[in-house]
Amino acid sequence: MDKSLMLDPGDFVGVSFWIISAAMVAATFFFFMERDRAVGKWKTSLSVASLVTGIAGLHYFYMRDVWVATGESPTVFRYVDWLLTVPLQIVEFYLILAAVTVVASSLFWRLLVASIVMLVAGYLGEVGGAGSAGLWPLFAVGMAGWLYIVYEIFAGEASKISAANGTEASQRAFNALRMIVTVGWSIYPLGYVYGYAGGGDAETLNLIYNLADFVNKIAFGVVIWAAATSDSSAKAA
Ligand SMILES: *C/C=C(C)/C=C/C=C(C)/C=C/C1=C(C)CCCC1(C)C
Repeated sequence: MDKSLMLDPGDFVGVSFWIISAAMVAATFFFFMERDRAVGKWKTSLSVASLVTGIAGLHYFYMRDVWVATGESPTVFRYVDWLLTVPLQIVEFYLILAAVTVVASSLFWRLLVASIVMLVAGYLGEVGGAGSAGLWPLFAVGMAGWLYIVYEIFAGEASKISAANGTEASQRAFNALRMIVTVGWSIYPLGYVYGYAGGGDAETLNLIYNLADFVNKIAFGVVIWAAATSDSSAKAA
Protein backbone atom coordinates (compact mmCIF):
# COMPACT_ATOMS: atom_id res chain seq x y z
CA MET A 1 0.00 0.00 0.00
CA ASP A 2 1.16 3.50 -0.78
CA LYS A 3 2.76 4.84 2.37
CA SER A 4 1.18 8.24 1.93
CA LEU A 5 -2.27 6.68 2.36
CA MET A 6 -1.46 5.26 5.79
CA LEU A 7 -2.46 7.07 8.95
CA ASP A 8 0.64 7.60 11.09
CA PRO A 9 -0.17 6.88 14.77
CA GLY A 10 1.87 9.93 15.76
CA ASP A 11 -0.15 12.21 13.49
CA PHE A 12 -2.70 13.58 15.96
CA VAL A 13 -4.16 15.96 13.44
CA GLY A 14 -4.71 13.08 11.01
CA VAL A 15 -6.30 11.00 13.77
CA SER A 16 -8.60 13.91 14.67
CA PHE A 17 -9.66 14.18 11.02
CA TRP A 18 -10.47 10.48 11.09
CA ILE A 19 -12.45 10.56 14.35
CA ILE A 20 -14.48 13.55 13.27
CA SER A 21 -15.27 12.04 9.85
CA ALA A 22 -16.78 9.03 11.63
CA ALA A 23 -18.58 11.18 14.22
CA MET A 24 -20.14 13.35 11.49
CA VAL A 25 -21.52 10.28 9.71
CA ALA A 26 -22.90 8.83 12.95
CA ALA A 27 -24.49 12.16 13.92
CA THR A 28 -26.08 12.47 10.47
CA PHE A 29 -27.87 9.14 10.81
CA PHE A 30 -28.83 9.84 14.39
CA PHE A 31 -30.47 13.23 13.71
CA PHE A 32 -32.18 11.86 10.64
CA MET A 33 -33.68 8.86 12.42
CA GLU A 34 -34.71 10.89 15.46
CA ARG A 35 -36.90 13.05 13.23
CA ASP A 36 -39.63 10.50 13.84
CA ARG A 37 -39.72 11.36 17.53
CA ALA A 38 -40.21 15.08 16.94
CA VAL A 39 -43.45 16.86 16.12
CA GLY A 40 -44.28 19.71 13.73
CA LYS A 41 -41.62 22.33 13.02
CA TRP A 42 -39.02 20.47 15.03
CA LYS A 43 -38.83 17.82 12.31
CA THR A 44 -37.40 20.40 9.92
CA SER A 45 -34.86 21.51 12.54
CA LEU A 46 -33.60 17.95 12.89
CA SER A 47 -33.41 17.57 9.10
CA VAL A 48 -31.25 20.68 8.90
CA ALA A 49 -29.00 19.44 11.71
CA SER A 50 -28.59 16.20 9.76
CA LEU A 51 -27.74 18.07 6.56
CA VAL A 52 -25.06 20.09 8.38
CA THR A 53 -23.24 17.04 9.73
CA GLY A 54 -23.77 15.16 6.45
CA ILE A 55 -22.17 17.89 4.35
CA ALA A 56 -19.35 18.22 6.86
CA GLY A 57 -18.79 14.45 6.94
CA LEU A 58 -18.39 14.38 3.18
CA HIS A 59 -15.84 17.19 3.31
CA TYR A 60 -14.01 15.59 6.23
CA PHE A 61 -13.25 12.51 4.15
CA TYR A 62 -11.57 14.68 1.53
CA MET A 63 -9.85 16.92 4.08
CA ARG A 64 -8.44 13.92 5.88
CA ASP A 65 -6.97 12.56 2.65
CA VAL A 66 -5.35 15.90 1.79
CA TRP A 67 -3.86 16.12 5.26
CA VAL A 68 -2.58 12.53 5.36
CA ALA A 69 -1.12 12.68 1.85
CA THR A 70 0.43 16.17 1.93
CA GLY A 71 0.52 17.47 5.53
CA GLU A 72 -0.96 20.70 4.21
CA SER A 73 -4.12 22.52 5.30
CA PRO A 74 -7.13 21.53 3.19
CA THR A 75 -8.20 25.19 3.04
CA VAL A 76 -10.44 25.05 -0.03
CA PHE A 77 -12.39 21.99 1.14
CA ARG A 78 -12.66 23.53 4.59
CA TYR A 79 -14.18 26.75 3.31
CA VAL A 80 -16.48 25.08 0.78
CA ASP A 81 -17.81 23.08 3.71
CA TRP A 82 -18.26 26.19 5.87
CA LEU A 83 -19.82 28.14 3.04
CA LEU A 84 -22.54 25.47 2.86
CA THR A 85 -22.94 24.61 6.53
CA VAL A 86 -22.77 28.06 8.14
CA PRO A 87 -25.75 29.40 6.12
CA LEU A 88 -27.63 26.21 7.05
CA GLN A 89 -26.92 26.94 10.69
CA ILE A 90 -28.25 30.46 10.19
CA VAL A 91 -31.38 28.85 8.73
CA GLU A 92 -31.53 26.66 11.82
CA PHE A 93 -31.20 29.65 14.08
CA TYR A 94 -33.95 31.39 12.21
CA LEU A 95 -36.22 28.32 12.46
CA ILE A 96 -35.79 28.32 16.23
CA LEU A 97 -36.63 32.02 16.33
CA ALA A 98 -39.64 31.44 14.14
CA ALA A 99 -40.77 28.67 16.50
CA VAL A 100 -40.70 31.24 19.28
CA THR A 101 -42.44 34.12 17.55
CA VAL A 102 -42.98 36.06 14.34
CA VAL A 103 -39.60 37.13 12.88
CA ALA A 104 -38.89 39.60 10.11
CA SER A 105 -37.22 37.89 7.16
CA SER A 106 -34.81 40.83 6.87
CA LEU A 107 -33.17 39.56 10.07
CA PHE A 108 -32.41 36.28 8.35
CA TRP A 109 -30.77 38.07 5.41
CA ARG A 110 -28.68 40.29 7.69
CA LEU A 111 -27.37 37.29 9.60
CA LEU A 112 -26.69 35.47 6.35
CA VAL A 113 -24.78 38.35 4.77
CA ALA A 114 -22.72 38.86 7.94
CA SER A 115 -21.78 35.17 7.99
CA ILE A 116 -20.72 35.25 4.34
CA VAL A 117 -18.60 38.37 4.88
CA MET A 118 -16.95 36.55 7.80
CA LEU A 119 -16.16 33.47 5.71
CA VAL A 120 -15.02 35.20 2.53
CA ALA A 121 -12.64 37.43 4.50
CA GLY A 122 -11.28 34.41 6.40
CA TYR A 123 -10.81 32.48 3.18
CA LEU A 124 -8.94 35.28 1.42
CA GLY A 125 -6.76 35.71 4.50
CA GLU A 126 -5.91 32.02 4.67
CA VAL A 127 -5.13 31.51 0.98
CA GLY A 128 -2.83 34.54 1.19
CA GLY A 129 -1.10 32.61 3.95
CA ALA A 130 1.17 33.44 6.87
CA GLY A 131 3.14 36.63 6.33
CA SER A 132 0.90 38.07 3.59
CA ALA A 133 -0.12 41.71 3.91
CA GLY A 134 -3.83 40.91 3.94
CA LEU A 135 -3.67 38.30 6.71
CA TRP A 136 -4.67 40.52 9.66
CA PRO A 137 -6.78 43.17 7.87
CA LEU A 138 -8.92 40.35 6.45
CA PHE A 139 -9.06 38.75 9.88
CA ALA A 140 -10.43 42.05 11.22
CA VAL A 141 -13.13 42.07 8.54
CA GLY A 142 -14.06 38.48 9.44
CA MET A 143 -14.22 39.41 13.12
CA ALA A 144 -16.53 42.32 12.32
CA GLY A 145 -18.92 39.93 10.54
CA TRP A 146 -18.98 37.56 13.49
CA LEU A 147 -19.31 40.31 16.11
CA TYR A 148 -22.25 41.72 14.18
CA ILE A 149 -24.02 38.34 14.48
CA VAL A 150 -23.24 38.22 18.21
CA TYR A 151 -24.59 41.76 18.58
CA GLU A 152 -27.80 40.85 16.72
CA ILE A 153 -28.60 37.89 18.96
CA PHE A 154 -27.69 39.54 22.27
CA ALA A 155 -28.79 43.13 21.80
CA GLY A 156 -30.50 43.43 18.43
CA GLU A 157 -33.83 42.34 17.05
CA ALA A 158 -33.27 38.62 17.58
CA SER A 159 -32.75 39.05 21.33
CA LYS A 160 -35.92 41.07 21.92
CA ILE A 161 -37.91 38.56 20.00
CA SER A 162 -37.05 35.64 22.16
CA ALA A 163 -37.02 36.94 25.71
CA ALA A 164 -40.79 37.37 25.82
CA ASN A 165 -42.34 34.27 24.34
CA GLY A 166 -42.10 30.68 23.15
CA THR A 167 -42.31 27.29 24.81
CA GLU A 168 -39.80 26.38 27.47
CA ALA A 169 -38.02 24.04 25.04
CA SER A 170 -37.67 26.66 22.31
CA GLN A 171 -36.41 29.19 24.87
CA ARG A 172 -33.84 26.68 25.97
CA ALA A 173 -32.85 25.97 22.37
CA PHE A 174 -32.53 29.68 21.68
CA ASN A 175 -30.25 30.24 24.68
CA ALA A 176 -28.11 27.24 23.82
CA LEU A 177 -27.76 28.41 20.22
CA ARG A 178 -26.61 31.78 21.52
CA MET A 179 -23.86 30.06 23.47
CA ILE A 180 -22.85 28.12 20.36
CA VAL A 181 -22.59 31.25 18.23
CA THR A 182 -20.59 33.18 20.87
CA VAL A 183 -18.52 30.64 22.79
CA GLY A 184 -18.48 27.80 20.25
CA TRP A 185 -17.78 29.97 17.22
CA SER A 186 -15.03 31.88 19.06
CA ILE A 187 -12.84 28.77 18.72
CA TYR A 188 -12.47 29.49 14.97
CA PRO A 189 -10.80 32.91 15.20
CA LEU A 190 -8.57 31.44 17.93
CA GLY A 191 -7.55 28.76 15.44
CA TYR A 192 -6.73 31.44 12.89
CA VAL A 193 -4.62 33.39 15.39
CA TYR A 194 -2.72 30.34 16.66
CA GLY A 195 -2.42 29.00 13.13
CA TYR A 196 -0.94 32.13 11.51
CA ALA A 197 0.67 34.30 14.18
CA GLY A 198 4.38 33.58 14.33
CA GLY A 199 4.88 32.27 10.82
CA GLY A 200 2.20 29.63 10.43
CA ASP A 201 1.48 26.33 12.12
CA ALA A 202 -0.74 24.03 10.04
CA GLU A 203 -1.00 21.39 12.77
CA THR A 204 -2.39 23.72 15.41
CA LEU A 205 -4.66 25.39 12.88
CA ASN A 206 -6.27 22.13 11.80
CA LEU A 207 -6.47 20.66 15.27
CA ILE A 208 -8.35 23.72 16.55
CA TYR A 209 -10.65 23.91 13.51
CA ASN A 210 -11.44 20.20 13.84
CA LEU A 211 -12.31 20.60 17.50
CA ALA A 212 -14.44 23.63 16.66
CA ASP A 213 -16.36 21.72 13.99
CA PHE A 214 -17.01 18.88 16.39
CA VAL A 215 -18.48 21.27 18.96
CA ASN A 216 -20.37 23.50 16.57
CA LYS A 217 -21.87 20.90 14.28
CA ILE A 218 -22.43 17.87 16.48
CA ALA A 219 -23.05 19.53 19.86
CA PHE A 220 -25.17 22.09 18.04
CA GLY A 221 -27.31 19.31 16.56
CA VAL A 222 -27.60 17.63 19.95
CA VAL A 223 -28.96 20.86 21.45
CA ILE A 224 -31.63 21.00 18.77
CA TRP A 225 -32.38 17.33 19.21
CA ALA A 226 -32.78 17.74 23.00
CA ALA A 227 -35.21 20.63 22.57
CA ALA A 228 -37.08 18.91 19.75
CA THR A 229 -37.61 15.68 21.62
CA SER A 230 -38.49 17.28 24.95
CA ASP A 231 -41.02 19.62 23.34
CA SER A 232 -42.49 16.78 21.34
CA SER A 233 -42.90 14.42 24.28
CA ALA A 234 -44.48 17.23 26.31
CA LYS A 235 -47.00 17.69 23.50
CA ALA A 236 -47.66 13.99 23.16
CA ALA A 237 -48.34 13.60 26.88
C1 LIG B 1 -19.66 24.34 10.68
C2 LIG B 1 -18.79 25.43 10.55
C3 LIG B 1 -18.84 26.58 11.28
C4 LIG B 1 -19.88 26.79 12.34
C5 LIG B 1 -17.85 27.55 10.99
C6 LIG B 1 -17.75 28.73 11.60
C7 LIG B 1 -16.68 29.60 11.27
C8 LIG B 1 -16.37 30.77 11.90
C9 LIG B 1 -17.20 31.29 13.03
C10 LIG B 1 -15.21 31.51 11.44
C11 LIG B 1 -14.78 32.66 11.95
C12 LIG B 1 -13.64 33.48 11.53
C13 LIG B 1 -13.56 34.76 12.08
C14 LIG B 1 -14.51 35.23 13.13
C15 LIG B 1 -12.50 35.74 11.69
C16 LIG B 1 -11.85 35.39 10.38
C17 LIG B 1 -11.44 33.98 10.35
C18 LIG B 1 -12.60 33.00 10.51
C19 LIG B 1 -13.25 32.82 9.14
C20 LIG B 1 -11.97 31.69 10.95
